[in-house]
Amino acid sequence: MSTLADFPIASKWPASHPDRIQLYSYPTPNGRKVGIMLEETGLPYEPHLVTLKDADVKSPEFLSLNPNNKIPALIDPDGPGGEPLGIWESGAILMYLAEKSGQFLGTGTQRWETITWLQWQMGGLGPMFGQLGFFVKLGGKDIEDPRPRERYINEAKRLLSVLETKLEGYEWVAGEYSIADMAIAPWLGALEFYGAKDMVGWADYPRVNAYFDRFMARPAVQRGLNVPDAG
Ligand SMILES: N[C@@H](CCC(=O)N[C@@H](CS)C(=O)NCC(=O)O)C(=O)O
Repeated sequence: MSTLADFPIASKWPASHPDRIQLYSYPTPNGRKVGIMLEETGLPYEPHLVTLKDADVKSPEFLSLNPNNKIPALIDPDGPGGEPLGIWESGAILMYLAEKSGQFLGTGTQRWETITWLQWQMGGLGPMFGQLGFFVKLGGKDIEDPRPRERYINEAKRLLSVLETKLEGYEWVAGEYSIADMAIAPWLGALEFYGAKDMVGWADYPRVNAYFDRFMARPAVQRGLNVPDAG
């Protein structure tokens, strides 16, 4: 039987409340998904700030939990069968917390609709918006060749159109408010940080605009956005 103390990450980021879910994260779109989910469910948790610097995400302690050197990652000391569970990849974490809490995943058809849109975010919206950010705001912004920038602007527009169409008659992407919304909406918020809203024609997607505002108006979302507190 293992305990939290058996996880090397707990020596670099010690737990004050070892009985609570331990979150290792930073408030980026991928990190925020999990902070928001923890706030929405009310599950007790302890956040640890892991920066994106190599000294944190590439430290042996962090890699021992997530060999992919990316936040978010989490340990539930009370995982399946009462054993501690280490888990990473934000989509997997959202599904785990949804199953554990019995919230925001649904059952039957609703469950699969939620998983479908969650995977759409994980495989499409997140990676494509991330590349867009790289080429318009971050390391790739000075590259003269316009093709990478155009490629990701066009792909972002395409994805926003898909979401705009889906939201016709829907308040939330899978019908009920779900982990799919908690995955998608933080990435919509990244467009502001990238200074890319005009580039992708944000105003041309009124249902997406209203959806994002609806999401941001939730008190748990507001609390979860800065988890862990990065100051
Ligand atoms: N597919 C992963 C992506 C996570 C991810 O890209 N995390 C970024 C911050 S948003 C990160 O930790 N980057 C640090 C690095 O790549 O060194 C997930 O959804 O959890």
